[in-house]
Amino acid sequence: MKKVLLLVATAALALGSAQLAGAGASNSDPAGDSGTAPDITSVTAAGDAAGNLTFTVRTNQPVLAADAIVDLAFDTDQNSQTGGNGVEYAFVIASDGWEFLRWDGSKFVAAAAPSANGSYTNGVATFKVGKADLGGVSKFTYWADSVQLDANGNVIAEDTAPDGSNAYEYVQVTLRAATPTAVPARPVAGKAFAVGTRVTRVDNGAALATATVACTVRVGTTPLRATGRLRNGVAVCTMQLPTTAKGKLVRVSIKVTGQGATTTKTFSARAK
Ligand SMILES: [Ca+2]
Ligand SMILES: [Ca+2]
Repeated sequence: MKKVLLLVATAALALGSAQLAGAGASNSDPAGDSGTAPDITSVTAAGDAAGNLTFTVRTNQPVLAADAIVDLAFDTDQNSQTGGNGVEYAFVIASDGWEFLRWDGSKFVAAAAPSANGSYTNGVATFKVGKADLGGVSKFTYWADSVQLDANGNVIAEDTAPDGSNAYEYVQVTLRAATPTAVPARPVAGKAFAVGTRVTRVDNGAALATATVACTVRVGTTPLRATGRLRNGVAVCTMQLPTTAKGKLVRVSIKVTGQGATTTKTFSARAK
């Protein structure tokens, strides 16, 4: 792995303009552009609300060749003037193992990162790391690189994704649910009832295009079946209230899950 340290410290990890790619994003890279290095064909990023991140880089090499590496470079402050060529953390997988590195101000050193784990199986490099071990940021820039070295550690072939000096941007999404609206405004026993909440991303205010909507409803202490769906950015729970609901408290919990984030909103009112 000494070769890798040297490589990461000296390789051209220069950063150009960032290409937006959020959580759960999958990006393809052209085939046939790697020479003898592993040919990267896709890079995906996924994360959950707890900040557990998983990146996968797919290549054409079922088994990573000797002296070949696949790595990810992270610009966690999105500043190309800080870190090693802009890079604060680098995650490297080689045929003999993996290493998670951080820039210590003058060079890359092994990072103490309990959450980090790398693997390479059937052409897929998987990099796992928790937010806390990646600078604690919710937004960062990253890119993938594959390299074939010769016996002396010189780079003889390379593939980067995205191509050129571009990069992907990862944003850990947080959701906000607005105050729920009910139709009708007060539940009526024996009638249909719906409660909706508009869900948006905190970082950019955008509505969700897709999400899972789970509804938990109780009339008094009795659970009531309800249907959840997202329509035009509004998570809605619809139900048919029983005639026995009159005078009872109707409690609706709307749980929305999308883009690796979850938010829950509750509504309650006494039925007429
Ligand atoms: Ca490629
Ligand atoms: Ca930086």
